[in-house]
Amino acid sequence: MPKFETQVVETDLLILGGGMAACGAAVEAAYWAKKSGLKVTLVDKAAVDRSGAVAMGLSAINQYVGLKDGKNTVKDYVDYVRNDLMGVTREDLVANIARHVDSTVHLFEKWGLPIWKDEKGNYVHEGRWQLMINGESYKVIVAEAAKNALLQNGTGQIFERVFIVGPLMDGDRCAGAIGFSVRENKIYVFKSKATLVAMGGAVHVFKPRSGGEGMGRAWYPPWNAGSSASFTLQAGAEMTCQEVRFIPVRFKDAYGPVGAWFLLFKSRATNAMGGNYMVERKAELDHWLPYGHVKPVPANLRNYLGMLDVMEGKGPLFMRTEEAMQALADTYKDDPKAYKKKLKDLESEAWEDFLDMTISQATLWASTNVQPEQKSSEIAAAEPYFIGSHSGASGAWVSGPPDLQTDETRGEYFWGYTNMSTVKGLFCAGDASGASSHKFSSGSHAEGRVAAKSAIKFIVDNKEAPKIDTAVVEAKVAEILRPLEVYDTHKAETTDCEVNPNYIKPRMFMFRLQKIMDEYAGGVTAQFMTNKAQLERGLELLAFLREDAQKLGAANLHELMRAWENVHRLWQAEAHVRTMLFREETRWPGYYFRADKPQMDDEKWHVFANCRFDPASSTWEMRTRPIHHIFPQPKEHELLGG
Ligand code: SFD
Ligand code: AMP
Repeated sequence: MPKFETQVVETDLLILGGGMAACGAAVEAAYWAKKSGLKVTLVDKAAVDRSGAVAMGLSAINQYVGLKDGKNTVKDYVDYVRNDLMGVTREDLVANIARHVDSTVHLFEKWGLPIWKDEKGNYVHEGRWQLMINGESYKVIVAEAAKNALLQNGTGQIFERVFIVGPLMDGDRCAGAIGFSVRENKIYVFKSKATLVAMGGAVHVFKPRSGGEGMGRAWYPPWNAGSSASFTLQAGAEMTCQEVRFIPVRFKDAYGPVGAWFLLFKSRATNAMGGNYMVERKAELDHWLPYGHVKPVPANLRNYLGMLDVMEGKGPLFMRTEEAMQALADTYKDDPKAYKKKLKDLESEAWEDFLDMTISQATLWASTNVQPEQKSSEIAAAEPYFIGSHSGASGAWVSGPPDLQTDETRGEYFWGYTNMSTVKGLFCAGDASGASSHKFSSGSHAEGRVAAKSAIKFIVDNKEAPKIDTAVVEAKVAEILRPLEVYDTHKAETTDCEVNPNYIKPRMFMFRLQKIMDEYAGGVTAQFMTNKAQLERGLELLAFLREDAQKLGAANLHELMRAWENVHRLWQAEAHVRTMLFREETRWPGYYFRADKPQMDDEKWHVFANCRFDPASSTWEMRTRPIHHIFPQPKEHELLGG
């Protein structure tokens, strides 16, 4: 076993992660920290320039409210999000992001992000809330601003390629984090007065559709491995919406997003017989009222209508790219030159959409001779992901902004510092905070800014540094390095280092987790269906897996990271299964279906399902929290209004 050095870093604000929320946090924290003479430290497991979900770039900014133009209001956005989540959302959190997101988008543009403009100089919208961008370098631009903010005003430091394993506590207050370098034999102990978790969501908890031939390929980034959820759970924070996974419909096998096709190109999706499930299965929406009748139809219900076709043997489903491109070009039919140019432009836009965001989809098109103007492409529901920033909702239960509370919400949604979890000094943003869906890249950045400002205020109000027990740190160091030791002790006892009765490699551990989740918790193989008995059996098997986590073996630093990533995934998996078990209804068909409780039960379950792991007793607590509105509710005719 090699020797590991331990480096202790003392800071005021600790930002964990280097993605969209963390970069927003860095920019804002640097500003407020300088005023108060505080230090800010950002830690990312990768290199901030290309880390997180936006690593490859994006082709749209999915949240822009456009308040200045007066077309939309904050309430409009809240209505949209609540409807899309079948009534389950924290209106105070969504409204807080919605009222700040435009300023974040204007910063992106100022920093150099090309946003499409029309001939009048207005932003080109993909849909009502989405803006088209030339986004290949989106993350590099956002990262540069974060780095400049932290490094040039003397408040900050950045650690890259340091993997955070878990929290350090001082009683009920978060006192920092512990992790290790994935490049050198070094443990890092970060001591902080406030900690902001922004380590993204969780991918590869469920078996992906891609098998050995394309292993690792997923829609969301495989390197977001549940570190946010495991961190907040281990710190004892209350979590919310852990049952609300996201299943996106994607171009099959390379997971190219569909938003631009449905919204910008106005494409249809049809089944193998040419039928449009959104039209043919419209009557099914009557079973999920009032949400079945809102516009746009909620994402899970759109999924569900397509899934019903597939389950009836009417697959594959196709995105009718050729038809959509032709229809758009046809509007120029009377002018042959303009028509030709439009076709060419549409062709470049189609390819750029993927080259900016999901390069593998463009590669798959090229390698299978697909010309989207000539041929439809197959689409399919992907495996489940945990991403509170998109159309999922899982994350920590955080305090809302003081000025958006009502008499009803104040006791329930507010406890002092905006975006602080139920653990003192522990803040969350982006995928890490729950019940505030549809923030996407821009809203996550805005929420990071909000959370960082609030965390700095917490530090100013709580100046004394928390204490960390050195014995606890020593025990944690031994625990973190155990997979290296287990492997080192037993590596000679086999002819194939992948197979050994004394240890389990991270890859095999992940396969086992994915198989359990796939079969028992409603993955692709189970057609997203589960029930009480399946979930209980799944929990039994997860408990055995947790026992075997003690036997994880890692041959090097890279595998050590893989080992801990999979332990983090296991935390996310357990929170998910427990909460699906707790919520005795089916609220999001198309995300999952509880076959034994096949209907929505608004009377009993129009509530948040929250859970908490108690670190002192190692037990889980489940509870509901009420859903309150901060805006007047739309009347029925408004729900139908589109
Ligand atoms: O069309 C540790 N997203 C889209 N958002 C948009 O606005 N427009 C789009 O076009 C979008 N589309 C899209 C999107 C994502 C992906 C992958 C594709 C397409 C292919 C969603 C956004 O990207 C997403 O909402 C935000 O990025 C979420 O922000 P945040 O900050 O919550 O997560 P992150 O950016 O992934 O960053 C996570 C960071 O944590 C680090 N990290 N660091 C230390 N220790 C550990 N243990 C860590 N674990 C993780 C990561 O390295 C990273 O820095 S479309 O399909 O919808
Ligand atoms: P996606 O590419 O599926 O992640 O979608 C990008 C954005 O477009 C998100 O805001 C989605 O909610 C929205 N979107 C995608 N498809 C549709 C659709 N058919 N109707 C309405 N909104 C959609």
